[in-house]
Amino acid sequence: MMINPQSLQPGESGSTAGRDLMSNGYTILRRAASKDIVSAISADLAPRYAATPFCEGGFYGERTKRFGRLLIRSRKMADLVMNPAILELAELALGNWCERIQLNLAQAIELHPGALPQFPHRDQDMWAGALGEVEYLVNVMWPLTPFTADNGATIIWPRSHGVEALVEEPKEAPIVAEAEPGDAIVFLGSTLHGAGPNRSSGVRRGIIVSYCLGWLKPYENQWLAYPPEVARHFSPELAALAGYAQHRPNLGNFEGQCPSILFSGYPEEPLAAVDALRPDQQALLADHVAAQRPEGREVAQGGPLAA
Ligand SMILES: O=C(O)CCC(=O)C(=O)O
Ligand SMILES: [Fe+2]
Repeated sequence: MMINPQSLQPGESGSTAGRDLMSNGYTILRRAASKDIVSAISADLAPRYAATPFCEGGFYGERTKRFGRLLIRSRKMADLVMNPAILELAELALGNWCERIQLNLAQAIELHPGALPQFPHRDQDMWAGALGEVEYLVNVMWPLTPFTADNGATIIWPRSHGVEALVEEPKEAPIVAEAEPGDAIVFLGSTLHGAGPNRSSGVRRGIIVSYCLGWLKPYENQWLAYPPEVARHFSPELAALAGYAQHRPNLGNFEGQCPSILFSGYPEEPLAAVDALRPDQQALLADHVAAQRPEGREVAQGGPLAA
């Protein structure tokens, strides 16, 4: 999945959803996935929800359960992670800053009755990069139960993204992202948000899938969540998203090669390290290497090979 470095500028984005995301910091894609897919995932995750203990700590929330590694817990999860409309939005928001995006996390979350409103935050604050210039992450919340104001639907501060991340107090009142299973609540890593309070008598279940710049350390350690013997069964595109591709130049290699070589087992013999460079770097390097070679030096010195 290569990204066009000339990714669209905010405001020039093709789709309405793209324009919404870049100008408001969030968008809600109604019926982005079929109810069948979402209910199959919900059924696959039910035993894990039941078995998972409550989180500890004020950020995760003590009336909240979370667990990750969703691609091993339901076959249908790949459909949500690879949803084309979502990938288009992620590439739109992040494509200016990396040559490929990666999966940041795939996490199930369950708010129980009595869950407090979550601390309003920006997910990008995981990383200590420059603020206000770069978008690091696109977050997608997929409700598994209806999300209502009563049961803790995600609260989002519109237009609190981008340079507004440098401003202490949000300028506008928040919205409650009420949504149904099949809808996708999409927001940027720079957008202020948090889970709402669950004042109802039922649980609020959802799945968070987020994508980040391909050169960042992801929240969920993808190589441990999906080791080679697991990821070898993914489609090549999904495997690349989960870290089995190099971010050129050479980032995330295994013994100087693409980590997907491990899909056929750990190599017994030493491997050659192979350059994985961007075309612009490849071109610069070609000149440098040519000038170092004896025949290249002759060219440079006006020797016999000179025209
Ligand atoms: O559960 C939610 O609605 C939001 C959760 C969230 O923002 C987070 O855990 O980072
Ligand atoms: Fe968050």
